[in-house]
Amino acid sequence: MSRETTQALIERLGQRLGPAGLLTAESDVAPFAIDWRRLFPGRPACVARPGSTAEVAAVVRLCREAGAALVPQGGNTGLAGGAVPDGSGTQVVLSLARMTAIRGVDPVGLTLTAEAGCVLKVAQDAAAAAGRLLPVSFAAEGSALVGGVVATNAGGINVVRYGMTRGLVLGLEVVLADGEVVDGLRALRKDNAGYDWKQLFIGSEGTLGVVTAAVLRLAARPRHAATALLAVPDPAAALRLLTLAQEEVGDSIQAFELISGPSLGLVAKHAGLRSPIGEAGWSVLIEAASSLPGLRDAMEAVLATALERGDAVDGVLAESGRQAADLWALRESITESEAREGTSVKHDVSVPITAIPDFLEEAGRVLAAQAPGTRVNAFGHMGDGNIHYNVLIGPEHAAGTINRLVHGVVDRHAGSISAEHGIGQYRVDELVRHRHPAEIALARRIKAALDPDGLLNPGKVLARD
Ligand code: 2HG
Ligand code: ZN
Repeated sequence: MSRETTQALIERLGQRLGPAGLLTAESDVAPFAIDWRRLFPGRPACVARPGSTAEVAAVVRLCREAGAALVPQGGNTGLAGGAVPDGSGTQVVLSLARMTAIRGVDPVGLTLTAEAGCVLKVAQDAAAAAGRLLPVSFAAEGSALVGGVVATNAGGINVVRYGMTRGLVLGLEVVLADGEVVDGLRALRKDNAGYDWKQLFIGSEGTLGVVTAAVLRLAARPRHAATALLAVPDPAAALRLLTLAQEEVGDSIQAFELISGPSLGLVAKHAGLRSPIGEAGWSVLIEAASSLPGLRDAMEAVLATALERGDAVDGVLAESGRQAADLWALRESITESEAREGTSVKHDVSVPITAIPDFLEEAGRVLAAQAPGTRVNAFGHMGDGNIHYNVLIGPEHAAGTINRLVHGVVDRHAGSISAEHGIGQYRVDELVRHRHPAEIALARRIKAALDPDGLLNPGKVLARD
C-alpha cells in the first residue's frame, strides 16, 4: 500500500467516524500498537474506534476499498499477540472499545446481550445485579472486552464447570470481510436451523469477521461457595484429590487449579503475598459452589479424607469471602509476578487430565537435560486439563527451542499446543507443526471463503500465503 493510499484512507475514516472515532497521533496509537507484555510491537496506520455496528461495517468497507488490512482489538489482554498490528504502518487497528452497551439482561431466560466493547467485569456485574452468574472469569476480566472474549474463545478458571466461551455464546452479530452485517443475536437455547455459523467466528481471533455483539448464556448464581487451598505432595496426589472432590461435591466444583511451589515463590517475591499454609511443592485451589445446603460440610470432608489418605499434607478452608478472595489473589497474581521476574516462554497446553502428572514429570526432565538453566513456572486449570507450563529463560536460551521441547512432550501425550490463549502470531509456526496438514488446508479454505482478500488480521492463526 502506498503512502498516498494510506493517507487517503485515514482521511475517509476520519470523515466517516468523526474526531472521537479515529486516532492518528503516535502517542495516541501507541497503546494499541503493542501487547501488554511488550513482546509483539507493531505500527498501525491509525486506530479506528467505531461507536456502532454500522460504523464497524463502514470501517471494514473503507479498508477493503483501499486494500488495507484490519486488526480487530478488544482489551488487548491477550497472550499470543493476536490483536496487535504488524510493523508495516499500513494496518488499521479496529478497536471495539467504544461499543460498550449492555443491550439487555434476561434473568428468567438466563441471557445477557452485550456489545463487543463491554468490559467483561461490567457484564459480570450486570448479571450479578440481576441475581445471575456470567460464568467466564479470568485474571484480566477487568480489562478484557466481551468481543475479545468471544473472538478468542476465552477459557479461565470456571471451564471445569461451565465450559469454554464457545458453549456460552447463544447468538452473535458479526461484520463480514465485505462489510455485511450478519445479525444472529438470537437468545435461544435450542436452535438447530442450519449451519451453526457463529462457531466459525468464536475463537477465530478476528481472522474471519469482526464480532460486534453477543448473546451470552447466564447461569443460576450459587448461594454458597467453599474455597480451599491444599498442599499436595505431587501432581498425582492432586489428580486423586480431583477424583475425591468429584465424588464428594460433584458438579459443584467450579475451579480446580494446580499451582507449583515456584509459582507461589514468584508471587511472594513480586506481589508480597504468601500462602497461609506455608511453602509447598504443589498446591491445589478448589472452589465449589451450590445453592443447596451442606456444601461446607462436604468440602470439610474432602479435606479430612485427603489429609487422611496422604493426598494432601496441609489445607485451609476459607472462613469468609475475604479469605477466599485472598486465596484467589495468590493464584491471580502469578502471571504478573512471572512478568516481573524476567523473560518467560509461555506454553498454554492441554493434555488428557489423567496425563498431567506424567506430562509435568517428562517436560521437567526434558528441559533439565536439554535446556539447563531454565526455570519452570507451572500452574493452571487442572480440572480441565490445561497447564500453563511457562519457562523462565536467560539470554543463552532460544524461545523457539524451548517451545519445541515442551510441545514435543505435549504431542507424546496427545495434547494441544493451545488450550485457551489461542494462536495469535506467537504460535503460527507451531500450529502447522502440530496439526494434520488436512486440518491446516481446511482452515485455509475457510479463511479463503470468508476473507478472500486476506485483509482480516493477516498473519494471525494462519501464516500469510
Ligand atoms: C491464567 O490462567 C491465564 O492465569 C494466564 O490464562 C496464564 O500467564 C499465563 O501463562
Ligand atoms: Zn489460564
